[in-house]
Amino acid sequence: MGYRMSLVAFSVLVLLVSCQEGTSPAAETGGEAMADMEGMESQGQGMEEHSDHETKHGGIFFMALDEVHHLEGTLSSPRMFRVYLYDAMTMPLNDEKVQQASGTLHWGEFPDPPGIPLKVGHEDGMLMAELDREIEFPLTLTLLVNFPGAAEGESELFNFVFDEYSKPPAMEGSEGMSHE
Ligand SMILES: [Cu+2]
Repeated sequence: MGYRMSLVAFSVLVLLVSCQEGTSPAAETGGEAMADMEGMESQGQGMEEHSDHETKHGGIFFMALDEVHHLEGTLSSPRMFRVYLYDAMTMPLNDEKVQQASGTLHWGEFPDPPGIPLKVGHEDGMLMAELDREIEFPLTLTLLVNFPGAAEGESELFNFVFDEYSKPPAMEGSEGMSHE
């Protein structure tokens, strides 16, 4: 099984920095038509790929080494680990893509076999694994994920260390965001 065990947290930091470079100054002097010709790189609704690395469910967030996917792991109860898979825009993967993903969850910091297979969950982009032992904090879990589009057996490894249960972010009405 060829999983890519690199310093995931470290590479996330590096890629975060390189992601920031994508913001292109659109301000050109007197060139209204220029925007159509040069603004091709961002086809999204004003969003750049990799501009959103925020957790959505109060879990632990990673960018995948394939530089496309993102994921977030949560521990919501003594029994349930969930992983949310996202695309480059940090939107949940659709059902079809989620069906193509697979993975196993392992106790501790190594992917010792056999691992607990992930099952498709009932939320967008979500897979889950039911923990089969008593947990104790801090809890270290290792996740091997085969992303949609990856070769068979080509899995990425993610280490999660939970100090407590994940808290879903509070639903706040306004976050002071300005829409223009
Ligand atoms: Cu990213």
